[in-house]
Amino acid sequence: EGGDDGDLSVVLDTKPKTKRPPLYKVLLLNDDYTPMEFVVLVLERFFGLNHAQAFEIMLTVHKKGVAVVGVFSHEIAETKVAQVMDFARKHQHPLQCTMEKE
Ligand code: NFA
Repeated sequence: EGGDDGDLSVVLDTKPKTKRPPLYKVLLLNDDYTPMEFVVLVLERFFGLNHAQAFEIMLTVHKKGVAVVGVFSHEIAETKVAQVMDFARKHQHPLQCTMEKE
């Protein structure tokens, strides 16, 4: 009665992990040719920023070379990057957008 028959679960369930999905930063890169107003339009259209916010982030990219424009799940980040790259290519601007794990 109540003899120790060896409980393996004690060692296996001691550390419950709450697995949150990783987040990804979407980055916009500066270049010498993409018009400033086009970058502002991109930020308004694909990242839901108002004009003042979009202009501010565009200027940060212009001056610093790169800026984080948003943080998303992997799937949403991939979609944003693809939308920006397609839109830039369609308008023949060299604007680059990438993502990296936070
Ligand atoms: N550097 C670009 C220009 O002077 C503007 C720009 C800003 C491009 C942000 C890309 C990203 N026309």
